[in-house]
Amino acid sequence: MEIQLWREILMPYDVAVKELVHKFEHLMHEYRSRGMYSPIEQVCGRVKTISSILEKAQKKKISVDEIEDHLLDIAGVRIICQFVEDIEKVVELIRNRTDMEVVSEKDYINHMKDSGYRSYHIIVNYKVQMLTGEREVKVEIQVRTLAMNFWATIEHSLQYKYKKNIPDHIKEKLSNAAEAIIVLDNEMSSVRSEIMDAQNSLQIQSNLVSDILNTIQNLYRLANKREILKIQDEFYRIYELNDIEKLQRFGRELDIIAEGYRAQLLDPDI
Ligand code: 0O2
Repeated sequence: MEIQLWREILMPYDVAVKELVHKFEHLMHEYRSRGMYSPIEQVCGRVKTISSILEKAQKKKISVDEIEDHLLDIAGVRIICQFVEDIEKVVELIRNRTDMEVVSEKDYINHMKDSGYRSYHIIVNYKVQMLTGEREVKVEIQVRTLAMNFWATIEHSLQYKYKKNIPDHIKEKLSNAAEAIIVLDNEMSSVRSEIMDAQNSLQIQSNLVSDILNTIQNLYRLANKREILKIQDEFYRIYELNDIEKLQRFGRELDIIAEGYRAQLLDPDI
């Protein structure tokens, strides 16, 4: 097949990856901006290279014409979670979406591969709008923890280095490492609620500070400079106390002050 034709074939897959990465990242930001814990920690995606597509097709004895129907991971999106428990949440999130349709699922979390690989795979049908009209493509979504991703990344590089014939002594080390990853993920799960609490308060504080700074910035258009400097000094004083409740109270009072200025602007007789 001509290279130019490949480019055309892969274009909708590229659009699908870009859109899905953006959508999942948006979900992550939405959780955080609402001061909630996000089960999604990182998102990335890629379209398989032509050489990798051809290599896989050859290995699976798929003819070039059948590639799009039988190679399900031409478009791949990877969602990384902090904890094993988050994986199920993300899978549920995907199952409930109306902009993609789940075609199949593979649970390598509870059914680890012989290599030691663990991850949850979902194949979805996803529609993209191209110049030529609507196209539906298959996308493989891999969901795994940070620790599982660490293992898979290292093992993938070794597979590449040894051309998929990893020597036995290295395989054994990888297998031991895979067991250690299970222990690590379980240990992390046992302190999950503490870690989530800590991260939530950090997020709440960060959202609060950002709201307060926005309000102070908007006040520059409404209040006189001396008044704003007083408010700013008070903000720094409270911020240094490291007391979230005091900061919340300050934020509420500031909102009332800002509201007063806005009302005055609308009705100068007040
Ligand atoms: P790359 O370079 O990551 O794209 P099948 O369902 O058996 O017909 P397939 O597609 O091999 O065929 O399914 P599977 O097992 O779900 O694997 C798809 C992808 O999962 C792989 O794509 C890898 O990304 C990842 N994967 C599966 N097994 C392993 C493993 O043992 N180690 C690592 N590191 N990753 C794995 P590719 O095309 O093999 O590779």
